[in-house]
Amino acid sequence: MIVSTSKNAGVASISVDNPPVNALGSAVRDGLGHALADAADDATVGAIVIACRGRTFFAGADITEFGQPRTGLQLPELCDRIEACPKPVIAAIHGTALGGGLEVALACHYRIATGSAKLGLPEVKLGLLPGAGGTQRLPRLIGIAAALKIAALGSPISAGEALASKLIDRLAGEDSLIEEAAALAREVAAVRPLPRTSERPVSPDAGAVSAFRKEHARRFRGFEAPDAVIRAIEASTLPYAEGRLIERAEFDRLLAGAQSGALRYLFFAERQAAKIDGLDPSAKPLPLALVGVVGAGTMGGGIAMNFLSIGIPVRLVDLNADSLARGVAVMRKNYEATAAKGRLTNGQVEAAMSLLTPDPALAALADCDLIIEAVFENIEVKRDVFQKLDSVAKPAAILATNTSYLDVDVIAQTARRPGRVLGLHFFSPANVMRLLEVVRGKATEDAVLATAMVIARRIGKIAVVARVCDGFIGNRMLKPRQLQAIELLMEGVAAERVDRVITEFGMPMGPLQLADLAGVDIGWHRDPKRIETLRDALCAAGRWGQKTGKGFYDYDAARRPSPSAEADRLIAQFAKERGYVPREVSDREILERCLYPMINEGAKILDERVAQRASDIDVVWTAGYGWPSYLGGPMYWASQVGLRTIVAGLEQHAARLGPAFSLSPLLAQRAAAGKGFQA
Ligand code: 3H9
Repeated sequence: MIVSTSKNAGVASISVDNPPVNALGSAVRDGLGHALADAADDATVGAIVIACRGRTFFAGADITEFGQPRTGLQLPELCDRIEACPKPVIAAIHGTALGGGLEVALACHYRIATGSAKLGLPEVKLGLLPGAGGTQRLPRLIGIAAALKIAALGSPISAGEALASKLIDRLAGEDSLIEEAAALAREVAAVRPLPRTSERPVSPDAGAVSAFRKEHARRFRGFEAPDAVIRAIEASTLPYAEGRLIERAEFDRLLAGAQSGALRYLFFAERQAAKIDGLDPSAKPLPLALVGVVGAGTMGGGIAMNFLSIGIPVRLVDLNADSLARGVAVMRKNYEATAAKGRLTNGQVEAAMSLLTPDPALAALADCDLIIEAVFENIEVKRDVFQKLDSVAKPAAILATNTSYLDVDVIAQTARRPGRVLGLHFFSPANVMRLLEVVRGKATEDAVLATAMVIARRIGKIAVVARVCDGFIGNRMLKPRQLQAIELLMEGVAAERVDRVITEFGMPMGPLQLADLAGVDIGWHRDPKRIETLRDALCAAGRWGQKTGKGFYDYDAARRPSPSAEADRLIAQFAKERGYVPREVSDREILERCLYPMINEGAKILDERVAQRASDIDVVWTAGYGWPSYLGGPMYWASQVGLRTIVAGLEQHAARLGPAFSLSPLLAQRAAAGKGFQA
């Protein structure tokens, strides 16, 4: 029974059990509709409680139903029936009341929640808006400014905050929600008129709306849903029925749009990425009580913060005492900056820092369950560190390298426990970026992989499994794009034009801005007389990127870029020496030449099984490289554009894609069959 009712002393308790998250699919909606009608008709019932079994209150509409023909009782109508019920209806909330789940609660006359519950309207993250009255009822309860934060940013609030803003009426004990909800039901059974949210007034707040738009303009760039949410919330000042019509029209428009399709695809892609095909189901994650990090640079410090922030003690080792002290100071500064923004309390900062033990000797790592190496990106340096780690670490410890492109198998060979070695590729800043590439070596044991996935989840990362290859998934695909960007410069295209085309597409920065940020000198041979590539020419002139104040651009003291006459001259001179003649290049060609080779590389990655599935590649690029999530990731985007178009573009530009370019057989085959990358 998905929906069941028990009646006791005048209270009908409707209980929903639809694992895993009590999504409001058609069976749930129909069941609720019937149970509600039955309770309303039953003269022995004075009040009704709606609660859920399992780990959570309704987590929203069933996302898998979107795009399918609508069947049964629809959620907006169910919410209206709840609110119109002549007997008080109480929502008893635990876990997460999200999206349609919160809309059901808003339609109830009273709301009671456990202290650990969270309430939110995350539809905007799926490219949608709350379509069952949420944009109209929420501002009526808590005001326009507070409603905007919840619905247009999509971040849930705690039960405590919900109580303070009068979104809920009462807090309940963690183990006594049902009893306390029933007690509240009895208490209010005879109270009339019923508090119907849709009947409450709402005051216009144009100032709050325009301030909100301004504050979040950057975050909302390119996304359609936030603006629709804001407009729907503004419409809550109209008579309720009119506002509802606007909400519904916006919901239907977004649901049919490309952005929501892409974002819903990514929702499931992110969850799918956590699953490793063929993993031995009996492989149990290993315990993790103490973590070691080697290298107190930006990366090592950021990695350590992930664990400290969730209460796991970290031993941070750097053989250079100055670097160690500097690293610890930077971590503290980062925590304090977060506290200054109000996102941590001073107590939390101190609690995290108190779990950190800096030490200049590797021997300090002897008891660690997991040791992550984040030293200089050089295979010999890493091998040396691994050999030493292997001798100090306890036999069961997992040894991880944070390399971004080196061969994890070669590093693993230096240890006597290659099965316990893997790559954990964090992205900078490691305490902020959501992506973690988990690199599976030839010998990595299933239990070690399973542990990595659990750890990733605990520290709030989205993990994607990759097999060993140069650059794994993300950096391997980045390479052909960066090469094309340089090639375009040689053909006479200005750096700022290449970057503009890519940022207009939706990426947060262009290829040359990225090169300057990462360091033009990464991997440079350091011989200023040996000039074989454009990069060599720039590096020889000290143009190493932001860190030297000049790269493809010139930078001022605040690191603001401006076009560089010197870089342009160096580029033109180098190109001339290599026989390039400047040519006219359209924006479209810039886009195709930067992006299509990435898709080609992605197809090879898929073909070689470096990535388990196309959607994993999309997760890497959206979570780690700023690919706009409303375009679903490179492989999804390419499938929407049409693989035939991609192949035709690659063939058209083949002569300029360099001698190393070859068309991926998988891409060619899928294109010929008229298919996309999705199975
Ligand atoms: C909406 O409500 C629209 C309405 O306003 C208007 C309608 C007219 N549907 O995330 P997890 C699956 S839009 C279907 O790993 P957690 C998920 O795919 C909705 N399936 O668990 C996964 O499946 P699998 C607004 C769903 O504990 C499994 O459940 N609501 C849904 O880390 C476990 O999920 C949202 O956007 C769903 N709604 O986190 C909330 N939700 O095992 C979306 C989950 O096969 N959900 N699944 O991989 C969440 O944010 C998280 O799932 C939640 C639990 C926080 C609830």
